[in-house]
Amino acid sequence: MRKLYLVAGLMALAACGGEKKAEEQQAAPAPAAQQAAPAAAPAATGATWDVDMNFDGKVGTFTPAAITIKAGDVVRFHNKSGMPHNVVFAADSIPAGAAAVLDAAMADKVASLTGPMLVDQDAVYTVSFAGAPAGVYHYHCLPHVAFKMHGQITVQ
Ligand SMILES: [Cu+2]
Repeated sequence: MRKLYLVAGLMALAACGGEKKAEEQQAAPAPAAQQAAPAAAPAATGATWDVDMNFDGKVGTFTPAAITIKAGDVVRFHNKSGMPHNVVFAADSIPAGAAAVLDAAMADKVASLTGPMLVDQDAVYTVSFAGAPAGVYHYHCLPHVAFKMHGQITVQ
């Protein structure tokens, strides 16, 4: 009888020691706070125009060099050859009030009215003319300004 109690006691101890401790709950990381969207430029509502950018070693070209669009249209500049190219609007050769509109519409600017350098073949740089005042917008490519690489967009 005594042995039986002893065994029962050992079993009770074993059961007690074998109890698993409750796993510590790890604090789950708080979900990332939603970032507030940056103030958006007016939405483009019109047509899309395509302009190719080329440089043959002698002359840089935006093709077509001159286009006439409507406010709300979008212009896509395509990196075709002789890159890098970029799109720079001449601050003194755009309509009054246009600088603020373009600065809001141009992504990844390196300076006011100055688009990023496009180095990849077929890279596309898109500029929305939503809310753009009517008038003539002169622009050029900074690396090739000495190679006559300039263009003109007339907003009706
Ligand atoms: Cu260029």
